[in-house]
Amino acid sequence: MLKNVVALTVAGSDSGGGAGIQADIKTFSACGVYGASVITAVTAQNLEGVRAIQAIDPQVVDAQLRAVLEGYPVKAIKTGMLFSREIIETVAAVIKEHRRIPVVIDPVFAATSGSRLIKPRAIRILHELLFPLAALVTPNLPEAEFLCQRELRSSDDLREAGESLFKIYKIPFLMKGGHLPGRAVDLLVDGMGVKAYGADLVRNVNSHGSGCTFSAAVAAYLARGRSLRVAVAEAKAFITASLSRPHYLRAGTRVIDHFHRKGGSAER
Ligand code: PXL
Repeated sequence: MLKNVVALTVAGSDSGGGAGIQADIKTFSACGVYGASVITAVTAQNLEGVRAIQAIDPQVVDAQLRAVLEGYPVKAIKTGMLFSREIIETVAAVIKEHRRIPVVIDPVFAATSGSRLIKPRAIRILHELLFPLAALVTPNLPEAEFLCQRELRSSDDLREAGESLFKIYKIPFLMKGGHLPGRAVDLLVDGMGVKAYGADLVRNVNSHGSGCTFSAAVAAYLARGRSLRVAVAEAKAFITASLSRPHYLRAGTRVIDHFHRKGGSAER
């Protein structure tokens, strides 16, 4: 672990441990960086769904952010579930004071189970206040459809959507194609053009937390000084391996294993 390389996640807690803050911290550790966390909301959930959400007071979010940024050598930030307009405003204001730290934004709208993780009216604030501060935004297919307000049915659609989002916001977008039929091909659209990152789709694994894990891995590799293109390639390899060497939770349920590199779960 590179102890002086700290990555920070600003996200919600997932009591199930597979997504949110818990996924991010495990991913940071597995990718060799020291993980710090700012909690924006506490969710009560398991793989079936979200039962309750308690947002953290924005003043306490502000205090957590300042405590971490003033006390630790943070080299990259990742944001996940931000939940409310007030929390987004708080996070944007503090991050703005640290413009040299790259920020990966996972525009979390809903859990895989379908539950909303952001208030509908807060989404616009996320675009307006946080996107301009991003080194990368990582929408999945439903999030990309929402961002460009049209249905996306193919990899070509995803590329066009990425190009139009890049034109609007002038920041790199990683358009994740895991919800499209066929191989899981993600497209990085930045000022240098479009770069594809492909992997075979992994079946029979519950994908809960895969988006969180991917964006946290990108942040970890950026913290370690990789270029954006290399960080995305290494993060893609990490999430693919987390899915293809899963953790056996119980009969019939496999979940992603953030520690697949250390041997993972005993039963294989
Ligand atoms: O993957 C999106 C996500 C983000 N944050 C929290 C979550 C989830 C998905 O369940 O629980 C806290």
